[in-house]
Amino acid sequence: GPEVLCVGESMALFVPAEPGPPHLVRSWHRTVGGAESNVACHMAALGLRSAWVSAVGPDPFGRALLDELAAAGVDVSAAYVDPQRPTGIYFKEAGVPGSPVRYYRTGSAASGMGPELLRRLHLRGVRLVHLSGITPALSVGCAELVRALLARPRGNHRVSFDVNWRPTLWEGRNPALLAELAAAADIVLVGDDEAEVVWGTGDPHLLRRLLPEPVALVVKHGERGATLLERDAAPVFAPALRVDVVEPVGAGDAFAAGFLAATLRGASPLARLRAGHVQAAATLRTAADVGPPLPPDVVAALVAADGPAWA
Ligand code: KDG
Repeated sequence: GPEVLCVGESMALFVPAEPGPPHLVRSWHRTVGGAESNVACHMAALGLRSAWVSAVGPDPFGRALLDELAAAGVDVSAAYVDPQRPTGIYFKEAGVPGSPVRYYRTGSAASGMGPELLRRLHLRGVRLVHLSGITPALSVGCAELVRALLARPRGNHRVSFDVNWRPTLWEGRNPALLAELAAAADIVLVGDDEAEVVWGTGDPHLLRRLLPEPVALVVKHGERGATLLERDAAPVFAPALRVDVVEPVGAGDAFAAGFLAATLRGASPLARLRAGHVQAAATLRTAADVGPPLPPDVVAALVAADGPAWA
C-alpha cells in the first residue's frame, strides 16, 4: 500500500500550444493539474509509494486524469468516478507573468466529495496524508472531508497541510477556516504572502505563536527562500536556488513534495528545505504543473553543495 496519500481535486489543465494573446489561441495543450496530485506525482518521482484520492467525472478528461496519474506511478485505486458530475478543467497562460488561472470547476465531481469518503480510505501503512487549503474552498462537503481527515487519530501517519491560498475560490467567504484547519495539521506549509491573508502576518516567528505545537511550520518567502520552524529547535532559513522562471504554477507543490519526502527520510532541517527548493526549481523551469524529475545524483549534489547556486 501507499506511504503517502494525497487527497484533493485534479483537473484537465490547458496551456496555449501556440504563441499569441489567449483569445487568438486555437490550439491548446491538455495536461493534468491539481495541487495534491502534483505532490503525488513528485512523490512517486522521488521514489515514494504515493496515492491520490479524488473524484472525476464519467468523461474523457476523468479517464485521462486516472490514466496519466497512474502512468506517473501514482496509485489511483481509491479515486472514483461520480456519474453525475463532470471533471473540472482549468486554463493557464504560460509566458504571461501574473496571468490569471481560469477555473471551470463549480459543481465538479471532486466538489461532490464529502466525509463519507473516509470509509474508502485505508490508512494502514500510510506515513503521510497530504491536504491543501484548496479543498475546503470547493464545497461544504469538501471542507467537512478535510476537517474529518485532520480530526482522525494519528497512528503512524502525520498530516501535512499546504495552505495554497487561491483568492478566486474564496470570493465572499471567510479564510478563517484555513487558520482553523491548519491548526489541526502536523506540518503546515505556507507562503508569507498567503499567511498575511490568513493570519494577518507573514512573519515566521509571529506565525509560530499563532499555530499550536507540535507543528512543523514552513514559511516560504518566494524566490528568497524558506524558513522551517519546529518544536524545540532553532528556526532554519534556507535560500532558494536562483532560476530563470518559465512559469511558476505548481512550484509550491514541487517544494512541498521535496520537503516532505526528505522529512519522511529523516533528513536534516537544512537538507529538507533544500530538497524542496531543488524540486521547485525543476518545475519553475517548465510550463507544466509538474516539472521533469532531476536525476537523484544531481539532487543529492545540490542539497549537499555550498556556493553561489544557493543565492
Ligand atoms: O498548485 C498548483 C495548483 O494551483 C494547480 O495545479 C491547480 O489545483 C489547482 C488549483 O486548485 O489551483
